[in-house]
Amino acid sequence: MTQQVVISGTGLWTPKHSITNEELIDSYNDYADKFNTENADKIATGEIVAKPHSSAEFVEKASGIKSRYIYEKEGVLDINRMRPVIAERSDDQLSNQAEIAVEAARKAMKAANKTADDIDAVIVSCAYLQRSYPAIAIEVQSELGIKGFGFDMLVACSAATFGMHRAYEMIKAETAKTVLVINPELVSPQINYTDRDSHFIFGDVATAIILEAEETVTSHNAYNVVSTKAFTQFSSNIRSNHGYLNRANDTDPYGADKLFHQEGRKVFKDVCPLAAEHIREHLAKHDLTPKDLTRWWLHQANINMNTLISKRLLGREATLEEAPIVLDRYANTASAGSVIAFNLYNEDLVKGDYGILCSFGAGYSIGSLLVQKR
Ligand code: CO8
Repeated sequence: MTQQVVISGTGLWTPKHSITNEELIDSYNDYADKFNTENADKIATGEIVAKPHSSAEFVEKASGIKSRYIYEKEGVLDINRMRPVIAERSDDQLSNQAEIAVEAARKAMKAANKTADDIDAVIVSCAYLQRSYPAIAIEVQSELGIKGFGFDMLVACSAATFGMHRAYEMIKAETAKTVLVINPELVSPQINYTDRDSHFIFGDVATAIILEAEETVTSHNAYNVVSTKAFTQFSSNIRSNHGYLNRANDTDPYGADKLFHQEGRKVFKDVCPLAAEHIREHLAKHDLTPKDLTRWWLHQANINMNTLISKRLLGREATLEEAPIVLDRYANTASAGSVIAFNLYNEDLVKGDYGILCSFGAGYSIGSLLVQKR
């Protein structure tokens, strides 16, 4: 018997600190002034280029972002540091990513009416892992008292959807009945706050999702997963070269190319049509069209990308009710954006309504789940 797979609960952990565009840009502009003063001679000879100011108007217009949450604010706005201060923890303390993963997981378990005994597997899937081993998922499993097994996955922007795909397949294959998927997106340490093009893009968050076989569902707010669809196509237009080989490379492990960097315009141009076509094809498999969707929980990288994608598919802009936006206050949270949107905007759908979760970005990677309210 093939199991009907159900999303029966989600959890959202939001950091208590936030940074508005105005705060971030004031700090960046002070940093740029200091840089230009300190390098006046080299700038005068043309050896290096002066750093222009960033602007809150540009950021809001180009991205839709007004503010972002941050795990640790200290240090980020300090123009002599431009990165968060996060104290190293000892091996017997809960690691930072496990801590925020557990916060989101507990909320998802509560929403799905699950205890640790009900869960067979834990997948931690996100854009960065704070270490290679032991897996953060196994640490989370231990902290929550879950038996069974856990593993980590990295798929950048599509880590959350691809993680849910693995859970879906495990439940279908009956190797697990209930799976906890967690996306602890602690991305701020990888942001280059001295880079005008990207300093405003990202925020920290953690999301969690419970997927389970239909027979054990007790949650009143649940969605059948109708099907999943994944796509990848290699591109270096979004890239971080930070990794374990840096030590042997004898290069600066924190140089600009080791942090997040992108060709934003190219990403926009490449990814929007790919994502729109992906959604159209996914729906067509079920004889559905974009007009049949009640809600679109889209990736939250840039409001203009979401507008363009919905326009291509609907022939008009989706309303905020149809395709909710959370990036205005959360910014781009790597893979977690579509899950935040789902968490905040799914309770009003009625039985039989269709919706789609879809991520798109680094890799390139695109992942979708077509769901139907139970
Ligand atoms: N302030 C003022 N002006 C600026 C700024 C700024 N901060 N930055 C650029 N400008 C100027 C430029 O100098 C340029 O001026 P000119 O025309 O005179 O040369 C002008 O504004 C236009 O610049 P751009 O072409 O760069 O600006 P765009 O309109 O293309 O907008 C965006 C830039 C917002 C980056 C846009 O291209 C975009 O969002 N593209 C899509 C990007 C995207 O989706 N990226 C995915 C990110 S990856 C991901 O989601 C997860 C990765 C893993 C997580 C990593 C966590 C750290």
